Amino acid sequence: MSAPAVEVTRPRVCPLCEATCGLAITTRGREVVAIRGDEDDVFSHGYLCPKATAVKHLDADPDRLRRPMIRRGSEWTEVTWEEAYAEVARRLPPIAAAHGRNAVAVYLGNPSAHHLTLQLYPRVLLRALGTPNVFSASTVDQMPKHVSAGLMFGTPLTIPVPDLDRTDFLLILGANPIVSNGSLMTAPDVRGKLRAIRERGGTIVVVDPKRTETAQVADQHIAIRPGSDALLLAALAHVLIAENLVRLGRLAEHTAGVDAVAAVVRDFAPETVASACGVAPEIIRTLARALARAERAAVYGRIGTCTQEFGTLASWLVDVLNVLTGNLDRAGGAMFTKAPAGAANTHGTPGRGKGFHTGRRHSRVRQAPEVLGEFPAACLAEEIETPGAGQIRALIAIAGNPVLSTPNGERLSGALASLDFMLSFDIYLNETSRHAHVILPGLSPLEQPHYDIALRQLAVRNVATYSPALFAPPADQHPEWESLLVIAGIALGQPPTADVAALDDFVVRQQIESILKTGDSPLAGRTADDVLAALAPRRGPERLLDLLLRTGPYGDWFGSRPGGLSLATLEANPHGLDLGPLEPRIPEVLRTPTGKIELAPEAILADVPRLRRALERPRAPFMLIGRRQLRSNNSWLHNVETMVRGRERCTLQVHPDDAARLGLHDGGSAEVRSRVGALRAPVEVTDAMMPGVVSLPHGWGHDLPGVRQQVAVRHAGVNTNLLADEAAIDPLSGNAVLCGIPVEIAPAGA
Ligand SMILES: Nc1nc2c(c(=O)[nH]1)N[C@H]1C(S)=C(S)[C@@H](COP(=O)(O)OP(=O)(O)OC[C@H]3O[C@@H](n4cnc5c(=O)[nH]c(N)nc54)[C@H](O)[C@@H]3O)O[C@H]1N2
Ligand SMILES: Nc1nc2c(c(=O)[nH]1)N[C@H]1C(S)=C(S)[C@@H](COP(=O)(O)OP(=O)(O)OC[C@H]3O[C@@H](n4cnc5c(=O)[nH]c(N)nc54)[C@H](O)[C@@H]3O)O[C@H]1N2
Ligand code: SF4
Ligand SMILES: [Mo]
Repeated sequence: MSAPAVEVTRPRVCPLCEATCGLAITTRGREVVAIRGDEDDVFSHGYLCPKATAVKHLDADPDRLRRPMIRRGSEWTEVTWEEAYAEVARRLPPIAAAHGRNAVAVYLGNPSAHHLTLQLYPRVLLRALGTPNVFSASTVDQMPKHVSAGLMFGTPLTIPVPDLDRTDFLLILGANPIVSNGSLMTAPDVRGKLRAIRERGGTIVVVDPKRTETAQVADQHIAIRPGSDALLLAALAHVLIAENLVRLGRLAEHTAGVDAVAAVVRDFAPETVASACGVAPEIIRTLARALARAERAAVYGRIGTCTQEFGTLASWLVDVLNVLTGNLDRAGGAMFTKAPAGAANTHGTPGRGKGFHTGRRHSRVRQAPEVLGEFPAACLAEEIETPGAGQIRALIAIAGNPVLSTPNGERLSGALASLDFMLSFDIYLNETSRHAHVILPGLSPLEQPHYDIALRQLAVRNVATYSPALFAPPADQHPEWESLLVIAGIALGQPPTADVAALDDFVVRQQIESILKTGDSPLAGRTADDVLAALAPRRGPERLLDLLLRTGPYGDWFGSRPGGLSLATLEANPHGLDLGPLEPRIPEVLRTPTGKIELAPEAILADVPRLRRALERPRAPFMLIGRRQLRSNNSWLHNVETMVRGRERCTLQVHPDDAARLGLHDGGSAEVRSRVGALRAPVEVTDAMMPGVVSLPHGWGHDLPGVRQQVAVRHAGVNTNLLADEAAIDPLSGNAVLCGIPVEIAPAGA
């Protein structure tokens, strides 16, 4: 008889959102007993949100897939890994052989931003496939910010983050961090940080069509018509210039294009934009003056400013304001993180680079320009449906649920059903993966190592935290890096039984060689063999992470910087390593060809006439926006009972005046129609909404045939993306318009 397992508590970073809180997880044997906030975490100091406990249920969820599955018709069979790989090898290569590389597409979902393996290995598969048909959740999310930041600062992840701990004035547009816990702004306990701003005498202003939870803790809420942020921001810049409030400070010598910006915003006086924005001119002028007067201010925009018609213009203007007020790159303003691993703005020649380019290719059907090597997710269905050379016939979906998360989910669902072959890397049989022929499941989040390569590049402090796997994966399950390598091997013509270790050695060697080639290489004077030997015996994602840490800005550079960082250092500091507050980084952080901040990128200026035309457009009677919910995570936490119980949450929020006018009542049902679809949703009447604007959360709609999520299907809700129009995208970034969808509303059954 074995002794009863003892309880142990270990720290681990929460993988569920961008806040990266440290959890203290108590386990007994293979069971999670409790999850609390880790008081010793150097970044989150014990904070956690109600979502954290979902990790325990996710780990234990009987619906979570643990074995590969093959579908024949509507029958799913659990198979061995070898059988699943053989099935892929049988079905995938012939498609590329017969129809070319373009016939195989990839869709990458959001969890890949929170996942060490999925940060490092999908790109190996992409290279092996060589397909231009790459899509991701980025084009239903933050792509506009990548474009504006790339053009202004030189690399797409050089995104300024508000220095929450030191700012005195925070202007938030289109974000609700009290609920979302922050995005493109890695910051545990946003509520506490916002409270601290006000406690030290600072001011918070929230611009949002809804009086959100964040607006409720702010000094001022400005209700704005959906999609009009670029107009408001241009008017703010207009006032700064007209009233001689521009103070570039030390940025002056590093900034190009100030005059061009001044010329462009001249047309957008507060009086000109007021009616389109639904914001009085005096409010705009007062806000501009307060922003200019504040000692240390930051302007921050998120989902509401990105997933809209003028996403790139709005994202750009946010940072134009940060520059014009001299707040970019100074303490308490909007600053650049110096991340420990994988940041493009810490590699190569400091202060200068190749810059950022889009449109190297165009999508076949709509001619949408490539951005960051991707086409818009809103183009995926048409690329599958439209016959001709280059038509997509096979899809590999990696940690994504585009049927619920991208525009016109119904059309996409039909398109996926028509594919010759679909492979899903997923942990559930859900609305998207039900269309797959093969599903390769990932591990429990607790069975794999964790380090946030991307999110640490957007953190409000320089921090590094590594969490080793809490549990060993089941002996018969393959970690995702191995299955991704096997599929990459298959795409390269290797048998499904190829040697994973050899493939992985090849991947790390390529990475070493690319670092060897960079200017000012941290590996200068070494050979790839030396470096490989120094990384032994690590393998897989840990080995790549060690390489990135050691060649990063704090790294030990394999001995030439004694005392520098390596994975071993992080292993010795399981509650994280605090590398200090954000520090000014201009000009070193820049990678533009001119070595300057490009305040007026040509491509962006060329889009301004479209904004001007929006001033004259008739307005839709109702506009649909979205919202996030504390106990939710896009589409995939609804199978956790504790996250869905209680009152119905997938409701259409409507202002009382609109409800009265439309004949809707709280608890009743409404029929909502857009150009592309219709749905019925329960009505929630609330004066938090701006009149003329209604809100539905995304990620719901689980009652589709074939979904195997027992809890989620009982709390199905409706898929708001049945209403989102796949034709509506921000032209510069390809990002879908998910905020400000024109809709008609009527009582259901009327
Ligand atoms: N209308 C509207 N639509 C929106 C938004 C909105 O605000 N309004 N927001 C958009 C945003 S910001 C985002 S990020 C997208 C998200 O879009 P997606 O990334 O397409 O969707 P998710 O719901 O995040 O689905 C994640 C999938 O990954 C799976 N998964 C979870 N963990 C793992 C893992 O470890 N390995 C693997 N292989 N799979 C895993 C889940 O089961 C799920 O199927 O939705 C977007 N859609
Ligand atoms: N609990 C929870 N946390 C999450 C997620 C989740 O699903 N649940 N998802 C995660 C993901 S993937 C992301 S990307 C982040 C997003 O994080 P946030 O950007 O903070 O997302 P939201 O909470 O949706 O806030 C967007 C706000 O924009 C407003 N809005 C809509 N249209 C407009 C507009 O035209 N102009 C302006 N100014 N505002 C507008 C909406 O009313 C809403 O309050 O959250 C992450 N965190
Ligand atoms: S805020 Fe985000 S990272 Fe922190 S506990 Fe909640 S879900 Fe996890
Ligand atoms: Mo997102």
